[in-house]
Formats: sequence, structure tokens, C-alpha cells
Amino acid sequence: MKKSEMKFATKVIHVGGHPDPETGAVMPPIYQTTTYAQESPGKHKGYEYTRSHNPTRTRLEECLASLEGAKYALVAASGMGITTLIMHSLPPGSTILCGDDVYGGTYRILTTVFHKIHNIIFVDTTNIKNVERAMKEHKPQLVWIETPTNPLLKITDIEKVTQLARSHKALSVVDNTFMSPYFQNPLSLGADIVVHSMTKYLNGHSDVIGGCLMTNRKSLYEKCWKLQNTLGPSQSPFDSWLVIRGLKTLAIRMQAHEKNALKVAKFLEAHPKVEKVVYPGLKTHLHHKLAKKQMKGYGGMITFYLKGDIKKSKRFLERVKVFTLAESLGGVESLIEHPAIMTHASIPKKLREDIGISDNLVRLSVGIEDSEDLIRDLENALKSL
Ligand code: P1T
Repeated sequence: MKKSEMKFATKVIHVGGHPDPETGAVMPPIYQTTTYAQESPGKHKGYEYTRSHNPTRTRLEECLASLEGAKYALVAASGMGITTLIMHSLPPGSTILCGDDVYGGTYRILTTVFHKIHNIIFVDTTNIKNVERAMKEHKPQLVWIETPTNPLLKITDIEKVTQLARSHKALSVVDNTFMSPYFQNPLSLGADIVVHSMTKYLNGHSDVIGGCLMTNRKSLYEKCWKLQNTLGPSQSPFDSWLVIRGLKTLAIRMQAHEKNALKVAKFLEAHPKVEKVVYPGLKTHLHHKLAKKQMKGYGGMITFYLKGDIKKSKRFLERVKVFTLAESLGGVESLIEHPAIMTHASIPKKLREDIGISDNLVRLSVGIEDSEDLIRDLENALKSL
């Protein structure tokens, strides 16, 4: 069967997953090598040095490309590594229009590293009029959106924003980490590049740091690959192998995350000690209709506002037992965190509060444990407040 004809749950297992031609090993070998023998100087089998290419990484890239319906995928040692490559691929002095609610590390790299090379403009991309105005005023070379956003789960209309970018001859990038390719495919909605922190749902087991980009644009892929080869943030063969292993269950994991998240969101919404719940799958979500239109599901991330102050939030976070208080997301285990103190601390307090990352905001990465245990855990911690 052609890989383009396969359904998602088949692709994650079989694309790039052919048995090893030398031994018949069903699982791909971990090519734990830095270098490759050459027959004659410059005559080799496509592999010279693992910073440039590695056969285990190639298999992972093949699978990832197919999941986003892309011709090319590039894997790096972290999500931030991928952001670095994309930023360096632009001519110095470029203008980047970035969503105003993004992962704290993305905000940090743009405002403390790449502001020295490029002009960085933040805008609320959920409001298309804002984007239109900013496009005319700043004439960006690249538009960077995260949807749903981390941590506020705001939804940007990918089709509309990428269309606007195209009409202004700007490239568009969508960080699709929160949805994974199972629930959202930005390239099919018009994006030029889709990026993921593979550390999250793609690997799914909280044991690998990694990032990737997928695109149909050969020149962009080649530019980023050359930069990776030059700058060096290439992923190790073992980590690529672990992601190949994690990916195999992506479809069923995403279904389970979503099923649990909807139950947890509904429980929290009805709880008297909770001020507000944000989950794209709830009808009360500000962008629920758009989420329903452009996503195939709503994912496993929930944010909510507790009734109370920072002290109460800390007490609540100390009292959960099944949820682990930790940064990151997208693993099989449930995690809980405080964005203002943890993942988004690099955003200045005033700015954080203006966009809604307040001291009573809590973020959940709902895992695939039994939902009754997760709800009981939250109930007990809330009861103790
Ligand atoms: O951690 P790394 O693999 O470098 O990925 C960075 C990154 C990029 N994009 C999004 C949307 C992300 O959420 C992240 C990392 N986020 C966390 C560590 C977190 O807890 O939110």
C-alpha cells in the first residue's frame, strides 16, 4: 500500500518502519554511529557524519513528514532548536509577527536572542483585524502562530492568517505542539511550515527532548538542514529511535487524552472553587466554533482559574497526588503546573497579566490514566482549600 493511502493509525506504525534489509529486524536499528565508511573519497551511501544525517533519524523524518502530509521533515534536538533554525533561515533585519500568547521559551528566544537580528512584533493573532493592521504597518517576512496557545488555549484561524501572510508575501509558521498531527494539520490549511516540540505528544513518554519541522517547500527545508549541519543542534540516534517508538501509539494516546480531558474539564466547570475553565472542547470556550472547524479534536490540555490568590493556588498544586507538579506536557502521565511561576516566568509580569496569565491560573496536561482517579485527585485537592 502507498503511504499516502494509509490512514493515520497505520502511518504512525508503518511509514519509515520497514524491517531492516540486512537482518530482517522488525524494529529499526539504532544507528549509534558518528561516521560512515566511504568506498572512495566522497563516494558513500548518503551518510557521512551524524550531525548531517543518520539512518535512524531519516526513518523518523519519513514518518513525521507523512503525518503532516508534507514532502519534507527535519528533526532537531529540541523544539527550541527548530525555532533557532527557522529564525536563522531569514535574512538579518527581517520582521517577525508573532502571536502574543506563546510558550514562554519562544517569547524568551525572540526577545533575548533574535531581537538582535530581527524585528519582533507581538500581536493577538486570534483577532484577524489586528493581524491585517499589523501586516500593513510592519510588512513582516514571517508570521509565527501557536494554536491552541500555550497556556491560554486561544485559537487562531489558520486558514485566514496564512492567507493574509501569503497575500503579503510573508511565510507562515504554525506551532502545532498542543494538537499533534492527529488533531490538526496546518499545512493543509495553508501554512508554509509546521513545527512541533516532539518532547510532548509526538514522543508521548516524557523521556526525550526533540523538535521537528515539516514543509512542502524544498528550499526552506534545505536552508534549515544546512543550518542544522552548520550550527549543530542535531538529535541523537537513540532519541530519534525513542520518538519512533513513542509515535506508534500516537493515535490511541490522543484519543485517550481527549476523552479524559473532556471529563476533567466538565468536572472543573461545575466546581464551586473554580472561577473559569478553558478547554477548546467546551461550548463556553471563546473560540469553540473555530476549534470545531479547524481541529479534528480538542486535545488533552486544560487551563483554569481557581477562585483565590497565589497562596491558594500554591496550596492546591502541593496537594494533588496523581497529577505531578512539573513543567512540560503531552506525556502519558498527568502533569499540573503554574504558568506564571514556571513555564511562562520569562514573560514580564505586567504583560503576563494583560494577556491573562494570572497568579490563579493553573495548567493541566491530562494524561491517559483512569479519569475517575484524576477527578478524585483534583476533587481532594480542591476540598482541602
Ligand atoms: O522544550 P522544547 O522541546 O525545546 O520545545 C519548546 C516548545 C515549543 N513550542 C511549544 C508550544 C511548547 O510548549 C514548547 C515547550 N513547552 C514546555 C516545556 C511547557 O511546559 O510548556
